[in-house]
Amino acid sequence: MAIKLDQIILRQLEMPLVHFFETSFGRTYSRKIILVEVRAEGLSGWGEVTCGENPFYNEEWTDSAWLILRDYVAPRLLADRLECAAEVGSRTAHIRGHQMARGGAEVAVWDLEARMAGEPLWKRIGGGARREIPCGVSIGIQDSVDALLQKIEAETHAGYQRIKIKIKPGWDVEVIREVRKRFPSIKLMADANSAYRLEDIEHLRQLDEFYLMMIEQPLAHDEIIDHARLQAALQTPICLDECIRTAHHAEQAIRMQACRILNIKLGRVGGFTEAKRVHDVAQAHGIPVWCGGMLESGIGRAHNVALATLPNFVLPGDVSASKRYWKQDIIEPPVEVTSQGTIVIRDEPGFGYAIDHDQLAKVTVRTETIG
Ligand code: OSB
Ligand code: MG
Repeated sequence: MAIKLDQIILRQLEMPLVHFFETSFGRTYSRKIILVEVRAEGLSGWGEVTCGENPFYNEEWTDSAWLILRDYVAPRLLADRLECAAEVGSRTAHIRGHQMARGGAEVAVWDLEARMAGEPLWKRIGGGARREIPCGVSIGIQDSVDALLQKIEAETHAGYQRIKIKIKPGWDVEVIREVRKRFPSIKLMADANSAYRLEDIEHLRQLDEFYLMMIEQPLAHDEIIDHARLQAALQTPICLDECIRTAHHAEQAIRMQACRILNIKLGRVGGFTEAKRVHDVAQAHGIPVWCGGMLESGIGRAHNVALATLPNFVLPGDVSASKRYWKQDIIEPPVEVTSQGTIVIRDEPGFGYAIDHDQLAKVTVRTETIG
């Protein structure tokens, strides 16, 4: 479906989190989120840039993404008509890296294309393998083990199907031991966000005792080979997150047996087209995937829900209810989770929720229109 974009509008939001979120690379109290609105034929498509406030998860951050979008992505997308949303990737492929900035625009064009076709986004991307997606939660590093146990209690009580906890040196083996003592049968996993090195192999082997579903990204953000060596030494499956930015990386990691599971994040791989390719590579090799999260507003969250309807998203992901993050989300209704720990997909065109424009205006701190 040919698309001639008229305008691209960038907005930066400031949204305080209900509870701080701490990973091995730092603590976040408030999110600086960029939204990309793309306009054509009187319709708007919306996308979210999922980078952090600092270049600590990967090299991108809010200010870098703003400049990449304003000076490199938007001019290229406005210059000529696009044959389809899937063409955004090749149109911006001259930009090295910066998948999250490029991905924010890519998913916006997919949303627009779905609206132009009058279809839900999940259908447009070829999803719809399930009507409800299975949900887990990601629980950050807490000030005390007691605080962590209380959070796990509340989330399992709410119905979430699996619990992920963040770990780092000094907050790992003994913490997980306490969690397992109290919750011997929950589906449990740990995410290290690259906090360890191959020299920590003996330390990490202690985690095998706790029958975790997986350990996510223990080693460096750009190190597939060391993960293969670690995986050979562990019983616990490794799941890669940071390392996988393209389908080619997925192919390499799987062939090297660096992981047995993949986390797919839309932003990290640059949008739906590459996310589907990663999904397909994993599926062809019998590697299950799940949808990761980046503390998204409702818009990014709704895109994640659409992605998680592709057939190989068989494991519970990190996509959970809006209220775990925001006092008030920018979509209506907010993303809600059933008592079975699922999100029911919606059949409205595009990402399926309405934008709460009053709330959006309240949290917008910067706007720029290109074209
Ligand atoms: O590694 O999955 C991660 C949040 C920020 C940066 C990296 C990660 C995360 C999460 C949160 O785990 C997932 C979510 O609840 O959105
Ligand atoms: Mg992760």
